[in-house]
Amino acid sequence: PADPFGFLGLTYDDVLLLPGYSDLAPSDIDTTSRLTREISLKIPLLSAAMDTVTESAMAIAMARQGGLGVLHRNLSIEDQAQQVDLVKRTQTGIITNPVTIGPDATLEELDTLAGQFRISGFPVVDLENKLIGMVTNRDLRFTPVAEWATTKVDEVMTPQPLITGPSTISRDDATLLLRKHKLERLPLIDPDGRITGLITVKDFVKSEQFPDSSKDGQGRLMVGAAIGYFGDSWQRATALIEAGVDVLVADTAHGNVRMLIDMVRRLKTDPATKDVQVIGGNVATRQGAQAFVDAGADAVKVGVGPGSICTTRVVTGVGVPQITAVYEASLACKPAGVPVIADGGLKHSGEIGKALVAGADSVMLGSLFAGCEETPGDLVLVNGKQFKTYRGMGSMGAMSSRGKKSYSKDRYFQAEVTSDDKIVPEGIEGQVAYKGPLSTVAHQLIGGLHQTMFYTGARTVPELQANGRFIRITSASLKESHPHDVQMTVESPNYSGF
Ligand code: RVP
Repeated sequence: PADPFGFLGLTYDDVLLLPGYSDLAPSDIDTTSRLTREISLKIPLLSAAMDTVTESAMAIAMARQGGLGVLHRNLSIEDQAQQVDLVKRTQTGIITNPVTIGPDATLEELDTLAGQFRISGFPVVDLENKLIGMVTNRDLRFTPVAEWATTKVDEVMTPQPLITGPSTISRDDATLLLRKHKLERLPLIDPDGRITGLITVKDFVKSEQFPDSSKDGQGRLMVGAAIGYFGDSWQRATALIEAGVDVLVADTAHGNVRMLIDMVRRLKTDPATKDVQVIGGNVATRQGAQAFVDAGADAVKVGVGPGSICTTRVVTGVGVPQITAVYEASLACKPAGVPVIADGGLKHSGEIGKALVAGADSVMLGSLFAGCEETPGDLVLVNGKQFKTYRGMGSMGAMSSRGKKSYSKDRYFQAEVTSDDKIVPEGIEGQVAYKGPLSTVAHQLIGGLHQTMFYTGARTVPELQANGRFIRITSASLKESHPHDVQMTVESPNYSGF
């Protein structure tokens, strides 16, 4: 090329959005956006597939808010599939595939099952799956723990005749039955008496509380899960699909590699897998995005090096500033109707709108979510302040055998490195301030996006994307943007000072 240094790359702090004429009431604003070719979300936020960010509790919380959690893959295939299962069985009304127990199971087994699935009541079924009773945690209470190993479920369960509903029951009819008989749970059965579903009062109430939640065609919460291309990745993909995953995220730190692109193509052509939505990533150039579009990806994830815990750019010297990367990828994706996900590097809510205007349709967040109550890991107390650990998936901690086996080293091309002292990390381990439940964190982030839309006069995300305009700024302007020349005395819920 004539200019060996190419063009200038820009990132979030290099730009601002221009204000635009606005004639909107807050209720006019709609943040719905496309996640993949076939899925839209009410809020365009994803929680990162990282072992300090997204396991089932976070995925459930994300889907309830209207976003999506992507389960990390630094765990065995069985464990990751079980997490998908946990999300799919959670709430929003009818549990279509309830966990059941046999009459000959012991109370000890019942207790273990209750702990494993975090549920307290089970339909008791015979070998033909016919409902013969209901058993709940309450039934355990009247048997001394010492006798749990020898007492059978059918000795303590409430046997038939039970109040049941037909498989096809409507929400209103179910509510009437629950109310009339003061039931906690209503089992649903087919004409042969086989269990087909379960309704719990708790879930019914919750599904009313979360009107924006991301649901599949059967009313279950949606969930994503990460896979790679190395080793047993295909088995992982099929096990996740079997468990009901809605979105597979096939990604590595550098997604522009033949085997990963082939994986996406295979997933989208094999009859066993082609119906699941597949996101390919991560790329940071137009050509990288085009390769996934050509392979049939349902969305393309963008980000090489912007992550808060990421050292890829300093370790390898490779990366593209995120605003430019998103824009470049969108040049390949937009004409094909393939949504773009901006992954990593967001520090404040204002960057969500910037990412959308640059060409993204949703954003993936790590550090902004890592402090939530629902993320894995305990609270750490430092000098009287509460923190949660947050580490890169390319950090020593996530890739070494320290603690437990690492299943995701291949994300950083280190699958074959067996000895810890040979690992070349591309991430760090750290901590972020504890922020409380995701609902309050998401409220601030989406509240910020609402304001972006108000300031720019955009009613919808497509309007924001079409009409949003950037202005490039200098480091003096960035200084002006942040609080300056005062000593901050009180932290805001959406601004911490760094
Ligand atoms: P951030 O939101 O800035 O904390 O970035 C999160 C993103 O960083 C993840 O979604 C992932 O793409 C990337 N990541 C995760 N681990 C590492 C690493 O160790 N380098 N990077």
